Amino acid sequence: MASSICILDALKHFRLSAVNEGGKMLNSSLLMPENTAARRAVSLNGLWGFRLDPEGKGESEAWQRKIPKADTIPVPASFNDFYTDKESRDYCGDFWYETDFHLPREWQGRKVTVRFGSAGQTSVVYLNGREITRHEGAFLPFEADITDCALYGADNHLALRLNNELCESRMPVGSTITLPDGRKFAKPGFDFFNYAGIQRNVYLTARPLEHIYDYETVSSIEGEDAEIQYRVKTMGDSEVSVSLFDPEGILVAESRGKEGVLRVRNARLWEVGNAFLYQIVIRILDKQCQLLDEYKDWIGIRTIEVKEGKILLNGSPVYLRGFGRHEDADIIGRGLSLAVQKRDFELMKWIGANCFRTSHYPYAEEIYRLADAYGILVIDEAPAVGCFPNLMGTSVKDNDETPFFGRAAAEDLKAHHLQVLEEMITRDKNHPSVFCWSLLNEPDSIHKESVPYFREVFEFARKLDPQKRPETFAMLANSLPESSTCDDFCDIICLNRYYGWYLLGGSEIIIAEKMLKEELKGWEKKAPGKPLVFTEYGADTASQVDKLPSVMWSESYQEEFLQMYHDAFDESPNVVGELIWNLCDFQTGEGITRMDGNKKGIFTRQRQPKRAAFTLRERWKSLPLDYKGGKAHDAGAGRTE
Ligand code: EVA
Repeated sequence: MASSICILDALKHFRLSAVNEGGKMLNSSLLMPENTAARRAVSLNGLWGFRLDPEGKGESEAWQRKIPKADTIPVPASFNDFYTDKESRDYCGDFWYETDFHLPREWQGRKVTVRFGSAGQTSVVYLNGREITRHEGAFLPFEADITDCALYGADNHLALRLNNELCESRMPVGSTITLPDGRKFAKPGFDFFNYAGIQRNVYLTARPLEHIYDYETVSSIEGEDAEIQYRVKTMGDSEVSVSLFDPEGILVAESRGKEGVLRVRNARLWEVGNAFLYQIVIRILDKQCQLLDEYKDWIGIRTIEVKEGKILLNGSPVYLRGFGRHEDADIIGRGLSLAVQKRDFELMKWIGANCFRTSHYPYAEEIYRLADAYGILVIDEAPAVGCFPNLMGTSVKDNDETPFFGRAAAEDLKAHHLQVLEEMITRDKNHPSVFCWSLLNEPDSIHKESVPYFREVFEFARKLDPQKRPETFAMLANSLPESSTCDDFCDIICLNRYYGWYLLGGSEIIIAEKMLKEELKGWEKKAPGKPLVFTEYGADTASQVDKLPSVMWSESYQEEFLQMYHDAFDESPNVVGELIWNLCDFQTGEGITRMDGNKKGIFTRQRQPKRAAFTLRERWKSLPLDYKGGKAHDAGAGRTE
């Protein structure tokens, strides 16, 4: 595995990219629904019918036609936190949603779909009582193509049978047990609540039969100018035109053909905290130059490289500061709330963050649009979490000594992993904010059985990404320089570390500090040319609990803990990123290490600051953007955000 990847490699591999080769496992276009001159996207969000189906009898009793005694529930949202009884909150098994919509007669002859931002864990979609499509995975979009079975100029009934059970061969990984009273109960192999429901936007969409299916871009910078190589996939052979507009709507470049180059004079680059976006307009034209289809999106011109231990954005080093996050809030659970998201981005801006990781699953696509607009870098993470037995802080405990990726379920898991990677990279590849793929969180990466699994997954992802972004995974505490078998696959070494919390907390933190510094020296020796980024470090902290002198869980201890890490980072030339766990407190399952959830937030779940937020803000605002930039590129020296 090369330790340095660059834009030249990206251009060289351009022909092997997603649009050209991928799509094998995709049953539909993953472009975000848009209203344009040739397309319609009508929101189906609102109040839907809902019912739990613990006996799994819905299908045999024809709930797909009409759910009897349906409750009324909002979409999008998780269902769990609406109810006042534990059985509903912790429900595991089948559950149903339904709604009705009218389809205009004029839509006949077009491709018509119902498009879910996500639903799951498994979804079966029915239209007018008939099964239309199935999808696996709860964090990526899919479409139900209803072109041929919908009633035009009439009302249609849409139903979904979802299931939120967890197992070892699907992601996120967990297990499902049956309680003595016969109820199923999910045991996540991960530390976040297993929220479920229709948690993202639902659209009814119409587009021409000959439509734009996907597109991709790769930019390169030549002095003041830039070139954007593009490729468009359409369902037909008609002429394609591509235009690029600046935010004032002035045309800055155009080209014809399904492949081509947009040449931009005096290009404005997408920079951290200074996000300049261009609008790309893709059209299909018939022989008379009449418009057949049109798709619009916002893209940025930027390059990403990892070179000599630095992360280079547009050729200049960037020191990452920010958070691991969750899609999580009071009442709505994992449901998309643009209002909560807006607040989170304002918090990140206020505190001086420039990066977050979509721990531990791909987020709603609207969130990447916000990151593009705020100029915040994103490490986009697959839902590959729980790939390790006996995890501390979670409920999975098994006695199987077999290395995780040597188990019988690993082959099935891998097939699912490749599917979600294809969906994630296809969906997110055009976002300028996305600069790195995290292919797993805290997997078993200390056994030889992990190596072939990792090799396949990393190679697969690299082939799919036209921009050849850096790849990584977030390493569990036991993956040390001397024990890790898989760090070679990473372009950036990402560490999740809890010295001073799970290990040697309180007064013993001085021993923890020594261990942390020793580990850093170990990585500097083992992988001298690779950037080190801390993707997690944090201490549970009860807001407004304090003590002099500090104790674990107090606000002072959180500050001391962070200070200890920051001192170590400042001493290590190879550490080029600090992403704290977590932006906000978040909900988890119940357990003796969790007091109504995980409290490692720098902000509370209600998005208000703990004391550490203010000290962190001072640090992050004072660090130059190219902190530790060294000699990788002189142009960036001294820049601040
Ligand atoms: C924690 N530690 O214990 C976190 C988890 C996170 O929430 C981890 O990656 O190692 C996990 O999901 O607070």
